[in-house]
Amino acid sequence: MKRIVVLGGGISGYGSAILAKKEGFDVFLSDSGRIADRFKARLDEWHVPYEEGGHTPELILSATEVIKSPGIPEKAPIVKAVRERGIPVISEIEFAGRYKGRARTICITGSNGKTTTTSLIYRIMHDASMNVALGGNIGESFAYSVATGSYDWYVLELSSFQLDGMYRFRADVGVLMNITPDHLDRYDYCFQNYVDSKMRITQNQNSRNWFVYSADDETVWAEVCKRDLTVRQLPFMAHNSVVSGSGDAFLMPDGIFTATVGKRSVEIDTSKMQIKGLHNAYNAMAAALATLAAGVDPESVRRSIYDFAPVEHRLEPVREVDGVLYINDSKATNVDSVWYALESMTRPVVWIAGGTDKGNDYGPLKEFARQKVKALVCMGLDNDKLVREFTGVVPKVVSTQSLDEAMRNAVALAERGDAVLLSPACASFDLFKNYENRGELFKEWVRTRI
Ligand code: UMA
Ligand code: ADP
Repeated sequence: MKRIVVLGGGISGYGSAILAKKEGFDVFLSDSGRIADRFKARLDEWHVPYEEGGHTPELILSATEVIKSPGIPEKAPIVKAVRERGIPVISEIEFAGRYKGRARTICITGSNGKTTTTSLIYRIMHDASMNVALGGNIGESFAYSVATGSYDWYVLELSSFQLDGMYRFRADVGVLMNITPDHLDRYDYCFQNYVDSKMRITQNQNSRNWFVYSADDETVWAEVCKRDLTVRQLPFMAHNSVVSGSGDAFLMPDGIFTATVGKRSVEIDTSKMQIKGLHNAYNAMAAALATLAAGVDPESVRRSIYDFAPVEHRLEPVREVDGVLYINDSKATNVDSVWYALESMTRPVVWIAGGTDKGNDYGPLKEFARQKVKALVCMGLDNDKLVREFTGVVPKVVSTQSLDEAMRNAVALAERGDAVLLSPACASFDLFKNYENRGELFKEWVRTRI
């Protein structure tokens, strides 16, 4: 019997192990750390053997195929050992794709906007009463949904780490929001390696499939031109002008866009949407194209887009106190997402940034910082780079080493009419468990301490 070994016992790993068990394989799961009790309970329920606190080579190197959790890097010794033996390593998405039956997939990737666009697509399809599941790099894993449910459509957010382990999988509708530097530590600090990973979204797509992409994003556009894509293309844009026979979406200077797929089209006035800023107009154009391609009727698409509220931790207004608006954008963990946050600001900004720097180039932020930021409050264990980069660019730069210290400074610096924006451009692991924890503590401070 084929032996499947799952590396990692987090959300991705336990879902993969349960699906492999359901499909009748000899399964073993191995985690170098501790597996959460709720996942262990599920593994026990499904009689999946597992180990935690280390990877035992003999138990792993006997695998016919390994499913690697996305958070485990290629340079992990156990992954290197598996590769040296020539054992195939795939991602959970590749594995689950084999067992989804006739269900179709809408797969969303990009450096920023994945979660917002994925949630919006899911919302439109759900509102239209389609039998749809949400998964991938958001919520429950794709594998777990395939093992435990039966759906006509899967709306999947895909990270580059998940795309890396995908070979035969094919998205019925692929969506690529943008490509800007992120996660370079996992790609040998080579941007093109990361670009190639993102472009795997089009892998195996044929003339029956759809590819929704940003024609304003220079990197994406250059890749589209370079490749011989047979898929039906659906570009969306506000600046460039790209024509595709299959359909497209254009945002006009008056803030209205029309998304057209074949003979069906929908017109959206972005000023009526609850999600604001140019980036959210892009997200809505992508979602409109993807759902029209999936067969949702235009009126239903329009209604759901207008109803959709910001996802937590993404430019989420928290509270206005004494005329100061506090905004939680904790999910802005790279430079590009902060660029769009600053772009959308209409008030003078006290900007809270910092955390674990992922090799950031802050250059692109300086113009907006000069125009809109009155003070930068750096919040992290190592603020040297931020302080160096923005001293002289914004009128005031303060270095703090805790949320409490950062917030006390921000409150003191903000005046009536200002916004205090938490949009860190960095990962959160120096002071917080994750970005959600950072955003929640920010909101709690704003709600209880001011
Ligand atoms: N582990 C090992 N060996 C190692 C290293 C880690 O066994 O050498 C173990 C850890 O002890 C831990 C497990 O692996 O128990 C964690 O695996 P994981 O980091 O892949 O996390 P999961 O809980 O399985 O969640 C993953 C995604 N996480 C990452 O890519 C880091 C989730 O995306 C995703 O929702 C989930 O699979 C289901 O598909 C989260 C994420 O942060 C939201 N993604 C990144 C992002 O959005 O920037 C890419
Ligand atoms: P992802 O899942 O790709 O991280 P999110 O929707 O969670 O994307 O948004 C992450 C951050 O990027 C937030 O700060 C959000 O305001 C910003 N953002 C959302 N959509 C876009 C976009 N299309 N382009 C750039 N930044 C975006």
